[in-house]
Amino acid sequence: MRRAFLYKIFLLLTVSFTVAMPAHAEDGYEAWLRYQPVVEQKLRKAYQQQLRAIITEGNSPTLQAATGELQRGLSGLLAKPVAISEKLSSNALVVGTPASSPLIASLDLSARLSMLGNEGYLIEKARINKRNVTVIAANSDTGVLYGSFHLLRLLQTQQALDNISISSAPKLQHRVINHWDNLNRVIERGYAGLSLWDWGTLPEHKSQRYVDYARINASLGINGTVINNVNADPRVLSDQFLQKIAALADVFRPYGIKVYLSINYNSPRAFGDLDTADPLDPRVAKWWQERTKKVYDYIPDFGGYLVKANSEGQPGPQDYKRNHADGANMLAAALKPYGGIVFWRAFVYHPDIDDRFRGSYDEFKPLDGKFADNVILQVKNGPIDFQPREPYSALFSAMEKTNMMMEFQVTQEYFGFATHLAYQGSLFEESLRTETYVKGEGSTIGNILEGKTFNTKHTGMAAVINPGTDRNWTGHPFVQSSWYAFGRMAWDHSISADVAADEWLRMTFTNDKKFIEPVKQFMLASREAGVNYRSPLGLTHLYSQGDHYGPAPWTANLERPDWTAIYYHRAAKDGIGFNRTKTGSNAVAQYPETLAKQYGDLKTVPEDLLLWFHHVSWDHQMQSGRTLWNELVHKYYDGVEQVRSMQREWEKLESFIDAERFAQVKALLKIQERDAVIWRDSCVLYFQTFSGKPIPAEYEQPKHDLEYYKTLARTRYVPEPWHPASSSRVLK
Ligand code: BDP
Repeated sequence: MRRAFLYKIFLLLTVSFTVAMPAHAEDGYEAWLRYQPVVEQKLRKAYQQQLRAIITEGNSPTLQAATGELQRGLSGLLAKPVAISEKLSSNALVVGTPASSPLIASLDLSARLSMLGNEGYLIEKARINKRNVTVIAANSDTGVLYGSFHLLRLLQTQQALDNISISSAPKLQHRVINHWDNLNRVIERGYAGLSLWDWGTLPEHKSQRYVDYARINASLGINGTVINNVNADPRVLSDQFLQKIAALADVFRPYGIKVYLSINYNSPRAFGDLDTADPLDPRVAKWWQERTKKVYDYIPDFGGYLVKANSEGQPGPQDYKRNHADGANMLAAALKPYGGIVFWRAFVYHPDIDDRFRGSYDEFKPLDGKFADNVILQVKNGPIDFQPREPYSALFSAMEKTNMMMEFQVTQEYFGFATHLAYQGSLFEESLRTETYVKGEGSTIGNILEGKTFNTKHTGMAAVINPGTDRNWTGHPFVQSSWYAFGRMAWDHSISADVAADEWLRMTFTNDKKFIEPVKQFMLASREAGVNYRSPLGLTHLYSQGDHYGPAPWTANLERPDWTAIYYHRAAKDGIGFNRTKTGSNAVAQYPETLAKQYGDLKTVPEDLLLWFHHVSWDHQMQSGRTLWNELVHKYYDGVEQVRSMQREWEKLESFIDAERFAQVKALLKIQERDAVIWRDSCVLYFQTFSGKPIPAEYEQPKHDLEYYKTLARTRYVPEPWHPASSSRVLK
């Protein structure tokens, strides 16, 4: 008796101790799955009373993952061990599907579950055999897993469970992350260490990190991962790599995550099997059929191929005078028997066209309706390339008969890498809520993606993401917030940037409002700050060629004009901006009429897109009453002030969070402030050589002259160790 009592005390102490003291310091490894004890005592008690045990019937690997996560999460959050039991008891949490669980089946949820598809779930109160319980029910084990993460999120964000009744189902089918990982483990545009995939020790060693990666993604409902770079190494389809990839797929499978591969279009040649990769050559089609069968032999639930073809030097069907549809459909036919998908990227642009903006639309629009039904066109959010602000890619409102999915970027290639704080949730929200008017009001990008506007068969959203071997996965702790926002919005595009940031902060740091409110406010402003100090009012692509980190708006005379900065801003004595109206490249005509009119008219174009569409005189009157020149200067200075205000806010918050993450973010904000000043001064001084106008006296004047900033750009350290630009700078 006494011994049992002592043992109980011991257990209690160890659990509360391990729960309160994570194995590692707060280094970000746990991401938003920290499961720290609920601080508010009353709430914690209520949770303890309502969730006394976990009852799972059925033991598939996915149900085990769900149950394991619930036990881990609840034991942490409730600060007491929560048992898994087979016997029904009052105030238990009952989880399962009608097929796996007689208890769930007894509730007759079938009518409501049938509305939720294969991945949706219900979380609600119920009575089973006269006992009050909480239920997580779904049609599939994966649905149960998603519901489990949702329940944990409710506790992590301190929401009462008393009258809980939630039903949720994803709005998009394919919610996919794209890694740009090379097989040598260098990540293109990664910034957070080496690739997570340790090819040297796979398949024998399956690192715990792979499991934690899968948990993090499953918590958001992400159901696909493309594990290698779109600039693809053909070897990824070799037996030796497929064996390793199969081991990863085994780890991800219980978490509902399918593996996809980026392929190199020239693979039949690279393997030395054929001297052509012409998609209309039957030998090529056969090669892909055989190779694809092999892939499915290794990975029976393989997702499909992602293809970057005839883009930035990658091979593709055009090398054989075939078009993108010919190229994609041949692969689609090879995948079809297994239910596989082709994600065909629309990111193409050619130097011989006078406006890069037009490139992708001009190539793909004529192919609308020509793609097989298991091809999805993967389109970047904007017409150019993940810039801090772009109008939407006109393909979204033009390809009525083609499956399309969004490609966003979480890794901050154009937002200061892993050293700047730039929450991308705001960009995603802006993009998804953009009204295209293509079928009247309500034709938002989100609704188009959902298939509501054009009634397409496949729907989806992808994000290029950068997790690497850095302990906190993403380098800057706040890059995790964009990963989080992406996943939540891929599940439901109506979730706002505000809501996603709120949840993320609560789960990642603390539920204390005094911390959340100021940090959320500056997170929500951080993307605009990044636009302001880099390229306000519709300017774009003012980077040094290749490194994409610092400013070099003077960049000219490269082998391709569309890689220079002057190509995009067109600054001259008479004004600045790219004329894409009827009197210019007329790219504006790619949009539905309402928008083409709005964007094409200087009086109605939104000011934050002004220089995307118009070449405007320096004296042009802006809505603020300032001239364009003064407004431009104002925006650049505002951007720097926004970063300074983030710094000031962060300084006040030391007492709310752990010392480790506090200090890291503080240091990173300092770097960001330094870089923001460099951006501002470089751009303002450079554009001043055209405007000939002063920087108004009320602003702090640049400390250096333009030559100083030009030299700085040539010698700059770029925090991307493996990019050629950081190792072989040419000093002219
Ligand atoms: C550009 C990146 C480059 C990628 C390319 C792509 O600079 O590294 O390969 O996009 O999306 O933004 O294919």
